[in-house]
Amino acid sequence: MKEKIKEREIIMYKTHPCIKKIEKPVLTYRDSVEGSALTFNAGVAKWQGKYVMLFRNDYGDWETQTVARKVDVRVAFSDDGIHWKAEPNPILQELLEDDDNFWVYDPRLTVIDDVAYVCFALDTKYGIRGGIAKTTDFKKFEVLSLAAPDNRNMALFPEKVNGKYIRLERPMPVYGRAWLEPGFDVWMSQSPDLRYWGDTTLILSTDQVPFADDKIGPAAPPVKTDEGWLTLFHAVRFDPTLGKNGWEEKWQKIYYAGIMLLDLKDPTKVIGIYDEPLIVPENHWETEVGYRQNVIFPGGMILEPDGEVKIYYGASDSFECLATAEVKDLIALCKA
Ligand code: M1P
Repeated sequence: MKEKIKEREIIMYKTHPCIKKIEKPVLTYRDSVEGSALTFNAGVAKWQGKYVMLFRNDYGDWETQTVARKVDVRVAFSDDGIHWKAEPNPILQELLEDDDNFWVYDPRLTVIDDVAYVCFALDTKYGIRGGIAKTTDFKKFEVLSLAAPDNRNMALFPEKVNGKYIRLERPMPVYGRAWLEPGFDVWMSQSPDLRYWGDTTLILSTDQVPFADDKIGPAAPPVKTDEGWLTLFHAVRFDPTLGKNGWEEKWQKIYYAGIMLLDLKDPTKVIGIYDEPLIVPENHWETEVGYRQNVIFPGGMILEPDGEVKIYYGASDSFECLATAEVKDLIALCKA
């Protein structure tokens, strides 16, 4: 099957014209702590009249292109969603008091009734666990749930639906699907209290996404619109023509942002999906520099009162970038 994937035509997609990318990253290692090399894959939300970002910080050295295998999650605040100031201390460090846990990363942020919920990935001795923690001050966090390995890329809906909390998630079945690529799909689970999760349902599989042949994963927490839950995902294509494409010897994957609409009353139903990538790696920050080039990893989406949608995405596993679009255009794409 690997051979079959390699034989597939590599289509040169373009970012949809309704998307306007802000020219430069909104956050780089220079905005973080000393010793930072990469700042990316952020979750972003509005909270108490400000924008708040939780971002992944990988230590190393940008100049010599080295990573230190030391990672943490940090907080930044902004008045306009564009200019950010990072706080001095990392968060969620209490998770690392357990020696079985190595590091926490890739946060997604959801605010419900002024309480902020962070979905995160936790690498442990026993595999990768997806977790949810809550905070009211971005200093102290209470961990509410940790899934069994391997599962990550969780994103929590901004309100209960039919009386239940809902999350998207991406289990990684390496035994059951090892022989059957493409693999790794987007699932949904429900909970009465954010601790106990069940009623798990498949939402979107990799083979339903024409521009993915490796895996897909949930992205930012969905945004509620009159037409449905506007939902981003990331989609990964294997490109054998790529070689050294970043700091590692070889990096042969391309990550796109995709977009779909889930039914308002029954979000297990995909009611529309755009059949091409919404955001494609194209500019300098996305394709020419950085640890793993050609990666678009959208972890934050905000719907402004005037209909503008802000999409925050990690670029090249190195920077945090921002693109905007009109909500009506994004809905139209999903429904076309
Ligand atoms: O290096 C690209 C991405 O690889 C992983 O993504 P996924 O969860 O889809 O496998 C993650 O390690 C992510 O942080 C990273 O950006």
